[in-house]
Amino acid sequence: MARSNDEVAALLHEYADLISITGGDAFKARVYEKAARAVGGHHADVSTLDAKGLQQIPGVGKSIAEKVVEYFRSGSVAAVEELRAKIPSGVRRLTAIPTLGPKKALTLYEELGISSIDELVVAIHEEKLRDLKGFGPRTEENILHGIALLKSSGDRALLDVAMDLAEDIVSELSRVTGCRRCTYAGSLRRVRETIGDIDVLAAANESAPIMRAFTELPYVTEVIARGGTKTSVRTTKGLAVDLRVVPPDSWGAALQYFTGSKAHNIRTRELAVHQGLKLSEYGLFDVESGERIVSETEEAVYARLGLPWIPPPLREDRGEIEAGLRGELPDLVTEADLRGDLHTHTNLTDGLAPLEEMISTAAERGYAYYAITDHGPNLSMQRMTDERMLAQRERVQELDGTYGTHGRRGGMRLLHGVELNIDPDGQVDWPEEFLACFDLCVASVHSHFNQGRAALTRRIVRACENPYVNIIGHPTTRILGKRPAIDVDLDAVFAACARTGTALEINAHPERLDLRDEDILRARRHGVKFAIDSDAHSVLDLAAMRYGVGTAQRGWLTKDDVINTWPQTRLSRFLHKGREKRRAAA
Ligand code: DGT
Ligand code: CA
Ligand code: CA
Ligand code: ZN
Repeated sequence: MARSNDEVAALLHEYADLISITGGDAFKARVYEKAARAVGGHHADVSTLDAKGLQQIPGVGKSIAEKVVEYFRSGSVAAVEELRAKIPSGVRRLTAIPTLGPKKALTLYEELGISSIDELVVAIHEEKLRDLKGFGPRTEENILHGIALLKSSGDRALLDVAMDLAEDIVSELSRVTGCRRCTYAGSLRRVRETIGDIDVLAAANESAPIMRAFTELPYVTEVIARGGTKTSVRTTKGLAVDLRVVPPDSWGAALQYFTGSKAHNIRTRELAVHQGLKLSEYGLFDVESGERIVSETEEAVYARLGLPWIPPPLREDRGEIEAGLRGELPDLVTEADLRGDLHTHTNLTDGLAPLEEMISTAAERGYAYYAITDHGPNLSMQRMTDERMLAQRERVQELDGTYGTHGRRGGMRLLHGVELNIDPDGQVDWPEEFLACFDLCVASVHSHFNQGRAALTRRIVRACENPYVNIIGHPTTRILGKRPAIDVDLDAVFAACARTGTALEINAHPERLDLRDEDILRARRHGVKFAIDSDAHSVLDLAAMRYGVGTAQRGWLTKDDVINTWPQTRLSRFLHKGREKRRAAA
């Protein structure tokens, strides 16, 4: 995409922010916001267009087009400069904090003269915000949470953005003559939830042709460093990429080294030292003789250290070295193990695709079963009614088994489910008689995120105790870089899940990845079962499963821990949640 489009998009975006911050017309701000997105996604370079051409872009009117022309003619826009002059840039920086809107940012500036995140933190600790209108102890807490979130996400990219880019780079470089091997390493190979930079590794006797091809990729905007073994670039998406080219016989050692993590590598180097060896990106060497012992494959390097090959998602020094030495690494769940998807939407609620399209795409993925779980009526913007739900069920029953799935006998089985809304008290959309007729119920929190820890914990535990709730969807409701996880006693939730036979979702959407790896590790110790779900709202979303599987692997999960790897008979038993038993006992 043309750089000038990004520049103009950023400028319009800033203008919209400035309008909001200065208390301007909210409608006007939205218009500029919309135009910014349209320009950012426009297929042609906007610097080549005149005012008339610009107005062909949806959402770009006469006044916006004139500003764009002015920008390319003079390098700046008077209207933007005027508002910039009114507001220190620190106030804009404040609005980057998730949970802090422009209105509050302006109040902070006008009332307390706060114009940077650091000043804001000080003011919160001095309890200066409490006296402001619209602020309270809860707001302070939320702001601090937002700041922590902002700092932790920093400039890190979402997994799917990094993966798409990395796969394209690997396929381009693999085509260069002399390139023997090429793959991505680093945090991406370990499937961390966000990616700082992409690390690509190639094996070749001569590095120059690969380095050249790399810097000439169309989306490379800047070469940060160029050398014989390492070249670093920045791309249009703002993401940095490191490329290392190593001799083919160092491949295994280099891949091990650049996959990391740093913590894992420290442990493998220690193991080497204890055996009189030295481990580097070039190989495993005998310290005394200096002789290289192994380097060609990762397996050989690990074997010489007394370890089995360790799957990259485990390489975080979270016990994988000890488990490996004991020969007790988990047999991790893989994408091929998945037999179905248990949380998906259609255009009956907020999905984009009709039922039939979702089902046929799911069948192409080779699933044995597939659940449709549109939203219940309590999320009122979804306009669900009993009649609509029952009509969908009828259609689902007609289509059940009619989509053949390759590699499996018989057609794909359809489950008719629902995504219920867990209300502030822990109640869900329908009475039990109605819920009893679904094949499965996912239940999730969609609002009232700030109830406080005790209330939120009670709320989710109560949902688990509902005999018809099978899966808690996106359990912490976080959106990476945008919304923090709710403050809930996860151990109490995990215990409730294990006790009631309720699965926790590992939502595979790259913005969610919820539960996250560390929480999965903890939940597993409680004996909780999991469902890896796409929560697809379009046919493309169905493919996000790979990120859910990677996250599950980082949580050390095996096939047995994940209910949607099970044969349908075992899954059905689980979905029944021992209801009769509990009824009889009651
Ligand atoms: P990121 O980029 O922040 O998402 O995380 P990583 O793990 O990809 O980190 P990065 O890109 O700095 O380095 C990639 C791998 O290379 C890292 O996981 C381990 C290895 N590595 C890089 N620098 C060092 C170092 O100074 N010491 C050691 N032991 N390993 C390093
Ligand atoms: Ca990296
Ligand atoms: Ca790197
Ligand atoms: Zn959903």
